[in-house]
Amino acid sequence: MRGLKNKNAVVTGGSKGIGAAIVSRLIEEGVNVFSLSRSIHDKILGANYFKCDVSNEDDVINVINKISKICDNIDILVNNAGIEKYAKLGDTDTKTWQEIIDVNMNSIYIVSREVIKHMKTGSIVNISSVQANIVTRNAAAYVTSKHAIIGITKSIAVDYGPGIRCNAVLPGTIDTPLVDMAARLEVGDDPEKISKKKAEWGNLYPMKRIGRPEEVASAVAFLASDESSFITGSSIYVDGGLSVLAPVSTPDK
Ligand code: BMA
Repeated sequence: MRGLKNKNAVVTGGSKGIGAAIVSRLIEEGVNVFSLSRSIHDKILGANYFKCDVSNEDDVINVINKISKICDNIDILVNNAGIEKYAKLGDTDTKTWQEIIDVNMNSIYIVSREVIKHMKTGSIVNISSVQANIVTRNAAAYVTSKHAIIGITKSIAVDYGPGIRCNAVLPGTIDTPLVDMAARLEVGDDPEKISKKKAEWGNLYPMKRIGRPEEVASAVAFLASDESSFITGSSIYVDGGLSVLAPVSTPDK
């Protein structure tokens, strides 16, 4: 894609799931990638890894300082780190609420604030969710954080244009450790039951399957590249059509 080669990118939550796919795809495009995560799992060849809890301000300031000494301009920031825990608002304790809001939402404020100091021009991509629109039950804090990401995205777009563009990607159910965990909570540890559960979810989608991390990474690469040069403040759904399907039946005649 145009305008990616030799650019510098920071990706949060880059060690697994959607984040790992984003790191791989950007490396394929010739980007110099700095991957931030709390724990470092399987390293992707060519990425630079930094241990960083993105919800911890001091950690973020330290790591972004280090990165800014290695590269002139941070051209791309992908705010991808996220966690999900399941409970209605009334059953969520303050600590859990705070943790989810800190990791999913406040981290975007902290990381963007620090990166923008070293981003004269560039593109910021925030990973929200289809749940910024349609929402599942028992996910109050998560849903709240994913809605807020749309607001942060728009604010950055209007405050930092024309030099910096900022957009959101809204994935549906994607085959990641996070979704495996959700399936496990419903059906237990049996891998066959987990696959069946994921296929069942997939069946609810117009595309008749759940998504692959690489399919989200494509949208991210597009928004990070010059191919999207007039797109800012915008949201791209990568949700297999889930958000446009009304859950009522109609006669098939
Ligand atoms: C995501 C996660 C997934 C879920 C999907 C669709 O943000 O919450 O666990 O399957 O939304 O609701």
